[in-house]
Amino acid sequence: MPRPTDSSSWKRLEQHAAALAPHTLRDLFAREPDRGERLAAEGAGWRLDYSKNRVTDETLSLLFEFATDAGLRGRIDAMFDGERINTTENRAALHVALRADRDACIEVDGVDIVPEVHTVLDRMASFAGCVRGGNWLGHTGRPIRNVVNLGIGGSDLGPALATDALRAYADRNLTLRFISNIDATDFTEKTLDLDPAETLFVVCSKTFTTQETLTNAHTARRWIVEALGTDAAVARHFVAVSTHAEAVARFGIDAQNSFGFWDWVGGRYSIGSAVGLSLMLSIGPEHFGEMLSGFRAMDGHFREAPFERNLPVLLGLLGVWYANFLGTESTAVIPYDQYLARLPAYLQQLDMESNGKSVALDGTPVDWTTGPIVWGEPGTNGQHAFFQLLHQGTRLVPCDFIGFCQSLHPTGDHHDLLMSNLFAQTEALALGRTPDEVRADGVAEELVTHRSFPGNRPTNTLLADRLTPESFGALLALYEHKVFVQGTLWNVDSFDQWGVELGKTLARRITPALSCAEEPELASHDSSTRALIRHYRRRKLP
Ligand code: G6Q
Repeated sequence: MPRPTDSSSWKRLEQHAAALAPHTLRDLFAREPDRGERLAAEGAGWRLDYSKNRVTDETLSLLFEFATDAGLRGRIDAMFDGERINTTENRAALHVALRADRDACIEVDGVDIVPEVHTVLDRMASFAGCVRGGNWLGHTGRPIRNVVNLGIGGSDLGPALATDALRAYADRNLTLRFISNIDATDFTEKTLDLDPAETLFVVCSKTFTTQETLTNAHTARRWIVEALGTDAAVARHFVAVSTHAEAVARFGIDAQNSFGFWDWVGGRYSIGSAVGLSLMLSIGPEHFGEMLSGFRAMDGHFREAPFERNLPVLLGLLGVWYANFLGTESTAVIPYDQYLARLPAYLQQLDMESNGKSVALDGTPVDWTTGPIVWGEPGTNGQHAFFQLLHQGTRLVPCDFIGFCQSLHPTGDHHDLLMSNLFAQTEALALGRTPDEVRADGVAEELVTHRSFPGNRPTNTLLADRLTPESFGALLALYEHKVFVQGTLWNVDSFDQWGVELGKTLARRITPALSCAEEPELASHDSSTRALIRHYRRRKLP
């Protein structure tokens, strides 16, 4: 794989960035009256308006050339064909198989994996039907009314986001909770008002060794056994989602109540697998299937649409343009939909864990910027908080604005007001407000600079008709593929996470020093860590 900085398109993009610098978005819109219609693309129910970006036709054609130089087309095919593109873990990254049609054929090592995928989906559907229908009874014979997912990272963020996002499609008789943090506050607060006799825990862990999840699972086990008086209750109140069948059995969960997935599903790409079980319990198998068809529609668009009209490719290239040629550090995602409040948190993991890398695929250090810092909050709330910096701060932060043409809760003029805020913000960010315009409004001279807006601040706008399981699935697939496009262009492995693995081992080294009765041997730690441990030991509860 060539180093991106060696390609001739990279060098020309650098020169082009310098040449384009004096031309603001105000100039570009004035010069091209049809820009807003022209720089837009559609796929899988989403419309992307990318006209409010600091790009010209020349920028775009150089970016497409760069994608071609980086071998993007071949990498897309390699991913869909199940090649082991996650080279540091020697695995395929085949989340697209999780949403493949029943009659599709996708092979890993010569074996078609689609039948297995559908076998698990069918088992999930029948289990969900049983629980939702009140036919799965707890140990004391009461139907399940509460479902608690125990998982963290990829085994939490996806189902937690989706359960929030698709709440309008949920069975409101079921209470869904997500416990991820090893901080006992999470478990305590989220189980405080639940009746153990009506509570089902979904222990969701690919490896079934993750400290946080296993600690919470053991606490949950005690909570159930103490309340219901017998170990036998575990069988009716726990199910597992994991690739590690033996560890699940060791915990005491029957294989019949365990839902598997595969090593070619990365945690943060796993929402379409059994990791989505709690979501399926909430919204039902049919809506879950609709979400998968949304994912599938975007997969098809990504694989087939020419780069010029390909939403993930466009978003990916624009992000590279800002990070590598205009020096931006972060990107914000602002969903104008309260149901998507947790989307930024989900995208933080998806993007930053995938592309927060500083070595290339061949193990050599990169000397180009890779994954951005991703952050955001729903609009309009963000407008009353950090938008000040977006409009008038010294940093350039490209933003994605996401909205829907129809509200799921049409109430008075709320939706028009919400969407007018979205449109107004992107317009103001792009065009700003010149000192002359401010003066023309009669603003006192000493306030003119304070009340002027430089503009030229780029945004993408993504619009779909309605927040449905399909449009939601397509949106997540759009970002999954955008991240993959960028990982390809930066020549990094977007599917490993060695930084996370380190964290998993480091804490285990310190835990014994916090709890032993003797003054522990702390020589292996630095003086700061030693002092902190000593202070903690002196002050902690006996
Ligand atoms: C995701 C990461 C990571 C993982 C969690 C939970 O891509 O690998 O966030 O999902 O560490 O891991 P387990 O599912 O194995 O408990």
